[in-house]
Amino acid sequence: MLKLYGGARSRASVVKWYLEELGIDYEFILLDMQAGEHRQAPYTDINPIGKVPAIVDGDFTLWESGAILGYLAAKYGGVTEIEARALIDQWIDFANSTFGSALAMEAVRETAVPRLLDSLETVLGDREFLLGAEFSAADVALGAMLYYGPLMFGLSLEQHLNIKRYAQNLQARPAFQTTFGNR
Ligand SMILES: N[C@@H](CCC(=O)N[C@@H](CS)C(=O)NCC(=O)O)C(=O)O
Repeated sequence: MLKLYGGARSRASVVKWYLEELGIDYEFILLDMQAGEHRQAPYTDINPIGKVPAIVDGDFTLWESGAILGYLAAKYGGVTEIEARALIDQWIDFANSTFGSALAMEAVRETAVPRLLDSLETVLGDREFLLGAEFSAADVALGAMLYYGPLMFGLSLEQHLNIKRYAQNLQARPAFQTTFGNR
């Protein structure tokens, strides 16, 4: 069975959400991050960088939540075309790197985040999901950031109603509720 390693309130929830969406059986291995289990063997044999989440799927090991989402989409989510996979990766990178860094870096947050939100608002329009009518791993990556943003960085979506609606719809999904909702 696929193993997911994470802490109690960690980015492992992002991967959990997608595993639940895909209906994959998995075992969650809770590390005691307060005690530093993520920075010690045996976990560092899985992720030598000492961060969570990581997965072990058979004899394959992978870490970085974005890479894990892309892998799960290709292996279990029916995403077979290179172009389709690339578009998902593009939005995962946008969420985790471009948007995530803008949110986290106080020095640029006030200028960078509104610009990104303005662009995203236009891209989304009245689309249900990032890639159109179908939910994908890209929505998990961005949906997670749109959840963390208000919670951790005081992000407001009141000026961006397409994004607000999109985020609310994602957060109403049963798989989101059983993962992020139970943190
Ligand atoms: N870009 C990474 C971030 C991983 C990350 O920073 N995880 C945090 C928990 S949410 C962590 O392991 N922190 C422990 C530490 O830095 O010691 C991902 O998305 O997987």
